[in-house]
Amino acid sequence: MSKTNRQFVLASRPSGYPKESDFDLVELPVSEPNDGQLLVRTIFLSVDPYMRGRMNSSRGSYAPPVEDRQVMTGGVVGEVIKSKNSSFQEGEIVQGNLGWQEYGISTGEELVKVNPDIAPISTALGILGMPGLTAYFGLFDVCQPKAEETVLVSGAAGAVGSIVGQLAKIEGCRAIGITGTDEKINYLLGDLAFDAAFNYKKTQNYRHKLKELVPEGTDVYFDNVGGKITDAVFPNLNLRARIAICGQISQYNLTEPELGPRLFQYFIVKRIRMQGFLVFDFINRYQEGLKQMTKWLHSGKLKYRETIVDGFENAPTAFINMLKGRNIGKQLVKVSDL
Ligand code: NAP
Ligand code: FER
Repeated sequence: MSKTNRQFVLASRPSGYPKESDFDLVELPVSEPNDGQLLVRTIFLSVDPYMRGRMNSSRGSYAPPVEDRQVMTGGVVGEVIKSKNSSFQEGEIVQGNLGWQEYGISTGEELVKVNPDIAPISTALGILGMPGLTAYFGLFDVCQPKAEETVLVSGAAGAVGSIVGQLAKIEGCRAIGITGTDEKINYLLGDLAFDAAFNYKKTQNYRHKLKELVPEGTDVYFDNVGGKITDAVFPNLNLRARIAICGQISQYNLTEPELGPRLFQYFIVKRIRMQGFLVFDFINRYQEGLKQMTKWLHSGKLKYRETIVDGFENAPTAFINMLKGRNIGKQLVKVSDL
């Protein structure tokens, strides 16, 4: 009897926050790989903020939107269970964009082999994967921090933000975080040794709080969230400050674009530089980034946390929870056992 594959397809384009009913669970037989292809059994599925953008209709994105009834796009780590491609052996662990499904077919072209002896395989979707590389290149290349400088990061307890602060500490900088729960604040100040942090959901005036926690001013601002938090950072920036626009998650689930205070006057006298970037800009240097991050992970200089939801059927819940801030570190879905 043929095995069953479950997939989540896009059922409707959300208005505001996605709902469970925007995803449909469909069942179909597992496909057979053709010559040159391989079949992968999903072990972990990653749910990421960029997926919210892919649920919208086209808007000049770097990648096309997910079509109606198409499998949701997403990175997975899984095991090769059948191979008709001589470059891959059954039993090998791979990472790739195989979507929200229990079994995926691939030509192998965009798959990366994962060595389970280096670190737990889930890290290929987190600290040793796309989010870790985003932190690494976004901080070191886009922001160019120097020792003793102050690095401020928003979305500080998430997959990217929690790595940014630690990399800043490795560089000899002061690391300040902004995040949304007291548990996350304790994680940043305790486990990750951030120098200061505040809970924006319990803070009335972000600008005053920044003045209090960062009296020396901000040299580097790594922005994961945008909106009111970012508005409040501008007046705190130092001469020749650098800003990386990594993400703007506070805007992804709005039904109307938000207008903010117009504070770009701070950029003039302070000669501030702000740059947006995509991790894919650095694809030719991923090996360099991974090698360095692996070294720091093994030496204990970098730590990571994961929030894992069990069961493929819970992928939409995990995704929605992440958008609402219920995760600490990388949000994953555990689909099957190693
Ligand atoms: P994450 O931080 O692990 O998870 C998202 C977090 O965003 C939530 O936990 C929540 O934490 C916070 N958040 C949600 N709504 C918010 C709001 N209205 N205001 C402030 N914070 C809010 O996700 P991630 O994967 O590490 O991604 C972080 C950011 O980086 C996202 O903006 C993402 O789009 C961006 N990104 C960019 C690239 C790139 O190539 N440019 C690559 C990867 C990720 P709180 O409890 O703190 O609210
Ligand atoms: C992300 C947010 C936005 C991301 C990519 C984008 C890879 C790109 C959006 C676009 O092309 O419109 O977290 O991660």
